[in-house]
Parts: sequence; structure tokens; C-alpha cells
Amino acid sequence: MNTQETKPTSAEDATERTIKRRTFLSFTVFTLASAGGVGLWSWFRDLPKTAARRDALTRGVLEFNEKVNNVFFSDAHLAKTFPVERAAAKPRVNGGLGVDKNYDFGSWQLNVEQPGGTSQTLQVGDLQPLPRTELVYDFKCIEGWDQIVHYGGVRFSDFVRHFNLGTRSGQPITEENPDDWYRYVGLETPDNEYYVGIDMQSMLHPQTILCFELNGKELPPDHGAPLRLIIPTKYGIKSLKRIGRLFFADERPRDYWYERGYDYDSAL
Ligand SMILES: Nc1nc2c(c(=O)[nH]1)N[C@H]1C(S)=C(S)[C@@H](COP(=O)(O)O)O[C@H]1N2
Ligand SMILES: [Mo]
Repeated sequence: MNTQETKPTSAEDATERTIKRRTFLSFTVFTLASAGGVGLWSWFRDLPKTAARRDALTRGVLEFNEKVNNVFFSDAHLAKTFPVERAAAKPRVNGGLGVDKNYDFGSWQLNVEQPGGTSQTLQVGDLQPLPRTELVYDFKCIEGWDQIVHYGGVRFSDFVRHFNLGTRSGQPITEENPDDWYRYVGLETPDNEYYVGIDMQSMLHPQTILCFELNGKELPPDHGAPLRLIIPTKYGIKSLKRIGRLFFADERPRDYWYERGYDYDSAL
């Protein structure tokens, strides 16, 4: 299958490129599927009506399906995961901005804001109806250390779909309507001391989670209780602990470490 593409010349916007590549891939597969369908059909029609004809058809279809599956169900973009036994028993704590030990947890709520002023407040219990997910992966800090950690929570992609967030039209977010997505998600601690901005494409990655568990237990305060982000496609600086505010935007949200000279995307 010829899915050659030209290398992007500008490093300006990775999201745009990923979306374009996806659209291009879907289009290519669709075109090949249609063309392949027509080609296969005339070839099949011209075959003598025998068992060979049936077998050839089945074989052709199977081979074709295999190729399509390779494009859509490839897990090459997923972060490597590990057996739970490999996870650190006492994960290291790093970065205490906005995660004061004396925080009044009773006052916590998640403020979710969409442009245009619509907002809602949520509690961790509101995430209960969503499918729980676990992730054991190698967490990487930009300072040069890493460790395998076992997190639990809900997928951000399930979260936006459940609460119908993230699109300009108010329609549910899907892979088919990327032009309708807000381009960024901003996250901030309750005291606004630490804050990050992340492109929507990365937020919708199947391993990006709103996390409330560590090693199968309630997330401890210094790891960001009651709710933190875990985003394995980025360095640890983006995995904001203790989310107080979550908002959608088309402009890049402010980002604590970007303001101090780090790369905005901090992609791995
Ligand atoms: N609120 C908040 N979140 C934060 C930070 C921080 O200083 N404040 N530091 C980040 C950095 S640099 C890292 S490496 C991870 C560390 O997460 P951990 O303490 O759970 O291991 O949290 C990230 N999230
Ligand atoms: Mo870090």
C-alpha cells in the first residue's frame, strides 16, 4: 500500500500534522477499499463458478482485511506497558507546585469550562459511571529519571464523551469530526500555581487518563489527590497533579514550564 507522505517542513504544529495524516490515511484506505472492491469484483465475476472461485474470493477478502486492520488497529503509537509486578511500590514524588500538603480536600471540585462561558463543577464520584482503566508504564521526568508506575482512573476520551465536552458545535467528540474539536485543553491546580496546556489530539490518546488511583489505592496527596492527569505520550511535567480547573480553548493555554523555556509539546 502506498501511503508515502512528505516530511513536514515546519515544526509549528504537530497536532495539525497528526490530524492531516489521519485524514490522509483514512482517505487512502477508503480509496483503496473502493478501488480494491471494484477490481476484486470483476476478477471474481470472470472466474469460473467453481470451489476455486469461492476460495479465491475468501482468501482475497481476508488478505485485504488484514491490510486494513494493520492501519487502524496498529498499536505502534501506544506507550509500552508492563506487568503490574514491575511497578514501583513507593513511587518517587517530584514537583510540589500547587500540591500543598495542608490542602482542604473538602473544598475540592473540578471546574470544567468551555469557551462561551458554559461551565460545570464535578466531583470524583461523578466519574464513577465511566469505565475504570489501569496503566502500568514507564513514567519519564524531563530531569532524566524514569520509573514504572501503576495508575488507575478513567480515559480522558471517555470523560469528554460522557459529559459531551470538547466540541464547538456541542456534538459528541469523535475521530471523524476533528475540525469541530477545540484545539487545546488547559489544566490548572486549584490555587493556579501550576498549569499546563496540551493539544486535544494528545488528550484523546487512549492512554491519557484522569487518574485517582496509584498502585490500586486512592491517589496520595503528594501525587496529586484527588485527581491528576497522566499522559504517557509526554514528559512528566505535563502530568499535572491535583487538577482544579480544566478548560477547552483554540488558543494555546498558558503553560508553566513553557514560560520557563521548555518545549510546549514536551512530547516523547
Ligand atoms: N501540580 C503539579 N503537578 C506536577 C508537578 C508540579 O510541580 N505540580 N510536577 C510535574 C513533574 S516535573 C513530574 S516529574 C511529575 C511527578 O509526579 P509524581 O510526584 O507523582 O511522581 O508531576 C508533574 N506534575
Ligand atoms: Mo518532571
